[in-house]
Amino acid sequence: MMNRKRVGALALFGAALLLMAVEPAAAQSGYASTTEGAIWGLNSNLIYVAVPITILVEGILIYTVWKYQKTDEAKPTQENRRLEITWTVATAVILLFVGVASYQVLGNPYVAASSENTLQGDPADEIEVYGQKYNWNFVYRNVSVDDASATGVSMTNVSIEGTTVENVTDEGVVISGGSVSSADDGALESAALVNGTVTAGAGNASQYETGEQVSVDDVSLSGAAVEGASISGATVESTNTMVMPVDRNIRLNITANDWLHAFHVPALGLKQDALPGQSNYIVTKATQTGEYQLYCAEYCGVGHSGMLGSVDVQSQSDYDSWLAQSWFSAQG
Ligand SMILES: [Cu+2]
Repeated sequence: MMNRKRVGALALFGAALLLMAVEPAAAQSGYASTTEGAIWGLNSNLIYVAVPITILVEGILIYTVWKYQKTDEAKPTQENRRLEITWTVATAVILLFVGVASYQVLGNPYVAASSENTLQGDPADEIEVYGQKYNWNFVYRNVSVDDASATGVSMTNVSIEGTTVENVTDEGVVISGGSVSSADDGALESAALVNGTVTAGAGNASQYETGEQVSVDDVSLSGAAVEGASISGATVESTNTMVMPVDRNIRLNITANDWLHAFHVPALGLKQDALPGQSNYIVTKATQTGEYQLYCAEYCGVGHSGMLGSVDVQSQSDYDSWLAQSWFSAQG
């Protein structure tokens, strides 16, 4: 009877462990990214198991030392097959738990990203990450933003089609409607320009009259505010601050321009080598907006300790606004 009870207890213990091992996602809430959640979920599961075992083993050790401290002569141990089988099976169950739990996390696409997109039905936006002495550069390709606005816009080689001049002021021309298109990377359409200075060819703002229909090529804008623009196929770049949207799968394509660096954002659970001529990947989904410290985690020279940056997780609308403002700011 004793034996059956013991086997039952062991089976229950084993089943509970395996249940924890195959359900690491349960411990994911409260972490800043899916990656961080998976890693710390595993850590917590292992701690839940390791702490009771540590207390049990240390307890037996201390009890034994205390109980037999005054024994003069050591007695030989006797064979106890049931005890030996119990600790062998218990150890096997624990190792199985560690193995299954670890494999779940190691096989998680948010922890071990490959060049293939393994996230079904939820494709990731890609951001290219370039490490170089002693900065981080980020490239966001194929950016599309609807209803974009930006201020302080300067652009050259712009075409304006069928646009109505709303007003002419000391500060410039207010025009709206029609479409404005850029010859640069990324197309700009259906923009309303407010309070900008529009210069067509050798002329200037004063050549326009209110109500006039404007269709001109080779226009320059400076200091313009833009509203309701559509940007498509644009490329945006940033240095040392990587901006990403919250609650979206993001794939980081990480490489280096000169030699070894490593991309490391501890608070988001992200770490990956940056090697010249090779792409290493991270796939993650940030779950909380905020600013997170970025480090270079591979000694790369005298400026290594200053090779810092940040990851700025923003709402989708803030991210779109940032992309639009960044793209417009880089023109002209
Ligand atoms: Cu570095």
